[in-house]
Amino acid sequence: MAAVGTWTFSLPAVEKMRALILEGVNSLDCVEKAMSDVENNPETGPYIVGRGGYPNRDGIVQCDAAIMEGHPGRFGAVAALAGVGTPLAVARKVMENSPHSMLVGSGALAFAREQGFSIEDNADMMSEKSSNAYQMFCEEDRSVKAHDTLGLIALDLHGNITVGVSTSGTPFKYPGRVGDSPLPGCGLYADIRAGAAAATGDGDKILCYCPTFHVVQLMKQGFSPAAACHSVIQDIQHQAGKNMFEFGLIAMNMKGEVGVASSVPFPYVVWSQSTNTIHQFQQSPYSP
Ligand code: SD4
Repeated sequence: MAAVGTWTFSLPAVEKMRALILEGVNSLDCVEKAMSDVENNPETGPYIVGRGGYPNRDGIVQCDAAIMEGHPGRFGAVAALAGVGTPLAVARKVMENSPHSMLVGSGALAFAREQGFSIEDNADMMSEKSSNAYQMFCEEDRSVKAHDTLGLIALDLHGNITVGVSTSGTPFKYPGRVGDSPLPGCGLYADIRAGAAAATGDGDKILCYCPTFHVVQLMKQGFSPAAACHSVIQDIQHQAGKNMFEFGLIAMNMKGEVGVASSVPFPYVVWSQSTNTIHQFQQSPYSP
């Protein structure tokens, strides 16, 4: 049993996953509950997640989120969804209560309403900080350089693994822009025969490389999570060369072993049942 999250702001989410996993809760519920708390908290919005996240260039907060279980066909996603404080929960409903795997924009919004989510005014999705930043963007064309995504992986007591990701995407993006996060194989991937992986960073670039699918395939071939992550970032760096972008990768195999790689200093948080401690680590940037 184990749990891992991207960036230091995942600490409360990893703590929550630990508590739920030890209660015997399945990994799907663990990831959804832990994610919802962070998504809905305006304080963590500046990390490019959920409520309080930076809006698009029209001033609207539009979120991408996805969830994937290790069992085949268990995937759901939403993209460019406005007005919902817990987009990952909507992604789960797409997986469980619709014949589809991904819904976007106004379609995702209508589905969320149909599923009983309360749709909020955009003003309620904004925080003072995100409103001020948007003001600066409008008046001085001053953008915010940030590419965080909350990625969480949980391996439960029953041997099931789930990965989830959630983000409000690039600050002041074009309306309708979709990043790597909700795309299977790009922002996240899981296969019960091998493990799961999640990505964070510049999604407009990340989605060109399908890195999480690649990591999971390498783990299936017997690579450790660390070796798989290393190999994938090496391959991407080789292709991108001097145009390398901000990119972080977390992975976990079915033994609960964790691997990480990144192109920037990348903090992450891990709980493992074997030591029963939660640790924050900092991954150094990959250098070719
Ligand atoms: C995305 N990887 O949408 C996510 C998060 C991000 O700037 O911050 N982008 O690209």
